[in-house]
Amino acid sequence: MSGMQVELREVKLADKPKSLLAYSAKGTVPVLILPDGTVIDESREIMNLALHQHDPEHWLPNNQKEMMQINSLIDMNDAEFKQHLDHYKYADRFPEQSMIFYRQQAEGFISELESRLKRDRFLCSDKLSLADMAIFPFIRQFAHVDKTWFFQSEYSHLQAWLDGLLNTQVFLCVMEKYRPWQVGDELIVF
Ligand SMILES: N[C@@H](CCC(=O)N[C@@H](CS)C(=O)NCC(=O)O)C(=O)O
Repeated sequence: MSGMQVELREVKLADKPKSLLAYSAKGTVPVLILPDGTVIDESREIMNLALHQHDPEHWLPNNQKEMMQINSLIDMNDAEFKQHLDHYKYADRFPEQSMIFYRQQAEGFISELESRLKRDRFLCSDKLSLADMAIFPFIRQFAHVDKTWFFQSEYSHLQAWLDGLLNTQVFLCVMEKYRPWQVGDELIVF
């Protein structure tokens, strides 16, 4: 969206290149390396950096109060919800509780989003923002664990919001698959 161009190096998470770990020891993606060598290994910081350069659709709000709201919603997603989601997705690896138990835990955040969307068209206002773009991929994962359950659930506003975002050009074009990068590969500009 910002038009920022990067050289893309796809990573296979099961076989992380040493050069990735040399730049960022925590071994998560995405990692952005700036021309001056600065390493940014948090997706929210990458989004902020890009949008501060160019933000044609105003995903960043123009006031501090809304930015705080966006950040606290992303914090809720990244901390608690993400953990419940992982338990729900991989319930067989966490046999202490059932899949439904983990789903019910995740539903705390899901109902918070549903009530926001009942009130406004998007998560923080009637305008799409960074909060929607940062959070919807995780709701997509949540929905995909048991699509039948999700699309028959009481969360109708969340279903419509998710459907709308999944059908945007901006989402469809980032979903293109790439081969993992190897030394000597041709440069891919993303
Ligand atoms: N808070 C980090 C989380 C990044 C993250 O966990 N990414 C996943 C892939 S979506 C990952 O790299 N996992 C490491 C692994 O599976 O080994 C961010 O937003 O950048």
